[in-house]
Amino acid sequence: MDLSKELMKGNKRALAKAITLIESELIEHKIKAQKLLESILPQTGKSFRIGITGTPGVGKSTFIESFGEYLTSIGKKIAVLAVDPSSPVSGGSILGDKTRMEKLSQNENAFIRPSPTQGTLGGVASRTRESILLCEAAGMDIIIIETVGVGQSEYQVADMVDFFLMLTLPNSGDELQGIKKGIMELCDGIVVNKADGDSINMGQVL
Ligand SMILES: Nc1nc2c(ncn2[C@@H]2O[C@H](COP(=O)(O)OP(=O)(O)O)[C@@H](O)[C@H]2O)c(=O)[nH]1
Ligand SMILES: [Mg+2]
Repeated sequence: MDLSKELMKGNKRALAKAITLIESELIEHKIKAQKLLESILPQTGKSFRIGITGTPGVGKSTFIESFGEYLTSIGKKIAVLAVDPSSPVSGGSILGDKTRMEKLSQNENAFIRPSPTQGTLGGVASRTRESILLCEAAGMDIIIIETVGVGQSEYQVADMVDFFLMLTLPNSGDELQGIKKGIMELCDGIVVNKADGDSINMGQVL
């Protein structure tokens, strides 16, 4: 198939293939990927990009799944990309299982791409930037990028998006005032998540 043509028609399979191509380390693939990016470039830059950060378990994936269902219900086409620096020790994913977003992934107007889990963070970030362009060329209206508070990933993602959102927990006042201060300065918005159950009155810490 003509990858560039199919991609620009909004074919999700072509989009997935194109992202795999740009993630490849093979020289032959890198050349093809460069050509593909050049051909789609005029079709890029039209989406609204949202970055979502927060410590593991805060509920990012769950939030994205509900928000994504809402966005598609009002006629938007969405893509979800994950930037997961992975644990250099275990090689395991920090963003966790829910990155799969099972319900949303069955939605015709949603495209979900789990993260590239290999390579240096700089490499992951540049591939994310290129993946965003590919999603835009495929006609995605809103692109959501999930990341986690490790190393430089938040700064890099904040730099790529139109709106940077942090999810936090109702009882994490210390965290907000302390270690996350630098990150807070990057944020356009903060959502106090899980303000339910026993935490219902703890939201007042803010
Ligand atoms: N009580 C409560 N639990 C939630 C909420 N959102 C997510 N969770 C749960 O928190 C856990 C971590 O959620 P997940 O979306 O994987 O977090 P992530 O690591 O930030 O992506 C899961 O067991 C979710 O079911 C919420 O609004 N309220
Ligand atoms: Mg997650």
